[in-house]
Amino acid sequence: MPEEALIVVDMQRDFMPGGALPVPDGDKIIPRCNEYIEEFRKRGALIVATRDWHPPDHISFKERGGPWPAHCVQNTPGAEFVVELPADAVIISKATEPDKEAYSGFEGTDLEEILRKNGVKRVYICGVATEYCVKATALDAVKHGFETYLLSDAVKGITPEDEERALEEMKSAGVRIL
Ligand code: VGL
Ligand code: ZN
Repeated sequence: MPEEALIVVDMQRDFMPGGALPVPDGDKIIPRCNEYIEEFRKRGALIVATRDWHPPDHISFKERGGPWPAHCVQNTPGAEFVVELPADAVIISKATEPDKEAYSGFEGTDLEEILRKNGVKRVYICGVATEYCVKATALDAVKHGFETYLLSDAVKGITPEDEERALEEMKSAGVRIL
């Protein structure tokens, strides 16, 4: 049993510069994420990649009064991963229901069950955006009792102020910032 999992959060084309909802410099962490994927794979960790996977009429889109431009629509190029994942990586699709927002990779998915089934005790998290899906996923991981580490050189936020605040919030909740 692996005991450890790497959770790569939402490293998708639409969150990169040039995409529909870009995280500034989001592409700068791609190489670091790829290195972590390789390193964790070598040490036998379970590799998990979450993806934002919205139906075309998702409630979080501006057209429906939500905060965001349409992004990461299921089966479109914008929803594709920009990191290199091993063939046996576990893909977790989230925010797939038209009327429900879900920032956390645990929300409305099988992630917790999959981690438990694999004997995972510790999770390491990287990806985007620090103050949205990364934060929500890390806080939920703590809540579910996993020892939770944030790989801070492989996350990126939308604004530096919000990212800083998110890091503090995660730290207070018991996330260990590496
Ligand atoms: C995200 C905004 C909207 C994220 C997803 O992955 O952090 N942010 N949908
Ligand atoms: Zn989204």
